[in-house]
Amino acid sequence: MPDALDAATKPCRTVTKDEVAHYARHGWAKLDGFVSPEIVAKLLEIARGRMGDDGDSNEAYGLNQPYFNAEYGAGLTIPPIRGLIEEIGASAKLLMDRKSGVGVRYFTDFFAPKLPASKKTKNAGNGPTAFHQDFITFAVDRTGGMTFWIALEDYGPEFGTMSFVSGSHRMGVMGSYHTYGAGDLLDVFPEVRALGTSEPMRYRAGDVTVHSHLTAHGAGANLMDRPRWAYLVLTQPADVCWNGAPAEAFDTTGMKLNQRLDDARFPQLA
Ligand SMILES: O=C(O)CCC(=O)C(=O)O
Repeated sequence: MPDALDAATKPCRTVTKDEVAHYARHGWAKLDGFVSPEIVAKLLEIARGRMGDDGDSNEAYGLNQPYFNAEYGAGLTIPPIRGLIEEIGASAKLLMDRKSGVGVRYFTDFFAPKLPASKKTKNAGNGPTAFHQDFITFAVDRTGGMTFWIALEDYGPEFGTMSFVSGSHRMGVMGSYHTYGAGDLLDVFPEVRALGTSEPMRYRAGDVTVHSHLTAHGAGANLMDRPRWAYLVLTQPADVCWNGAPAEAFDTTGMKLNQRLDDARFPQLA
């Protein structure tokens, strides 16, 4: 069982050996009771303050896609949340497990409420999450990146929680979700569908799933009448470089092809 959290001092616990082994084998892991209740409450307060109780009152963030509405977290500028991100970096290093000892850097963080399918929304974000990989959208040159998806309340499949394709992280790069038309990765790569999808996750507030950016994942629509609040922290290997492609997740102005992500915007965490 995971160590009990010392909520007064620790924003989150560290991944266990079993969780590291699960991640290596399946490409994702569920981290029960990972984030302290105090930090979860703070994150939810920040999210609602910026996005409204409906999760849809922020300015459009540019992508307007069905999976979720989004708002940049800027967690590095908020001391208790920076503490969480730094601890996440330590766990990401254990999960990534680069034998050369290469560390981990911050990539981005954002709030991602999936909005109720039954309501008309301003910023989209109220559909299902088509099965996809993240890797190709990040315009980076190497594997090792991962997403910590933090549930800010208790959610089951009725809220549109994620399922993962175990082992898909070993199947290579399978294109951008922008190219699948009305279908998804599982339609374009039936051999990945054949691996089988996990059950949709059931989270208590503070539970986390972490998935490799090569792992196929998707989710149903949110069938409830309120947002499914999540806070996402993304990490990359410390030696990651920009691959020169237009980047959805960061501003490449002034950057050169094959340039390492800089320490100012993407500080090394572990
Ligand atoms: O929250 C969701 O439904 C999808 C999240 C996702 O695609 C991701 O974390 O990479």
